[in-house]
Amino acid sequence: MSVDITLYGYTTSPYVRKVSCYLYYKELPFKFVGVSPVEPEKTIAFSGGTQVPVLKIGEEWRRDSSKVGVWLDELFPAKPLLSQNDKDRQKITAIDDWVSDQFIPGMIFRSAIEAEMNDAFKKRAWRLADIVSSGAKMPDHIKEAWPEILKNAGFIKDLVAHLDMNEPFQVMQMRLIGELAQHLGNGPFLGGYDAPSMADLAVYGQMMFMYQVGLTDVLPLGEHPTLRPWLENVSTHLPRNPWCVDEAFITNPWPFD
Ligand SMILES: N[C@@H](CCC(=O)N[C@@H](CS)C(=O)NCC(=O)O)C(=O)O
Repeated sequence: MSVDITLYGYTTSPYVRKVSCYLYYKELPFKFVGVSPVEPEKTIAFSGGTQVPVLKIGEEWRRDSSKVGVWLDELFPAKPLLSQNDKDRQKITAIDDWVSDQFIPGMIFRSAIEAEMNDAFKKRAWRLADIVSSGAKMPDHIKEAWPEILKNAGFIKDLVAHLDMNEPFQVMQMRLIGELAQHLGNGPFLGGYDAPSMADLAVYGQMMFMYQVGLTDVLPLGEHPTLRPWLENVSTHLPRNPWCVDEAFITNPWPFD
């Protein structure tokens, strides 16, 4: 089946990265259309909302990264993101839900809320603004204000609202990494499967992006005895830059050479 596939979003969104990894993993050619978070209606008015990612295939579209994964498997069953078998499907879905509801908010969005408004935070925020703007140009005054915008974004507050903020941030991060290692078990992929699923790609998209575009100096999980080899394993199923950003943004060396 040859049909136009378009991913709408900004690649600084963890959920958009999930979907770009799904598409690359399944080797489905697609076009990326950058969405401006301040003027989403310019590109995704057809969806009737402001949330990304939105994936359009032919004339149909879906929102929500996990639902998009299910839809992709229905249309393009090769290299499944989920299993055909009910029990395995439930297990993969449960891990993917944990990634979307716990791991991503806890590891990524909570850092925007907790971080001090210092030079390091501002530098990271401005880098994120540059990446967003490379996909859908934002005015300079908006880019300049990105640190404050991130700190006050209602959708980020909503994404962390269900987390237990009484658990200190670092304790939460260590717990989430421990839970990820438990999901991996003896591997080679999450849940103990022989091939990557949507759950693996969902986490990979977070750790690798942050490092590759220079938001962190070292690869998160890069010292972990089982999670580092797992990241390397997942990387062999994807191109080195599945992030829908120009190569110029990839500033850190490939970590697995
Ligand atoms: N559950 C959704 C979450 C998507 C989401 O929260 N997207 C954020 C960007 S990270 C967004 O579009 N926020 C702006 C808005 O909702 O208007 C998914 O998995 O796709």
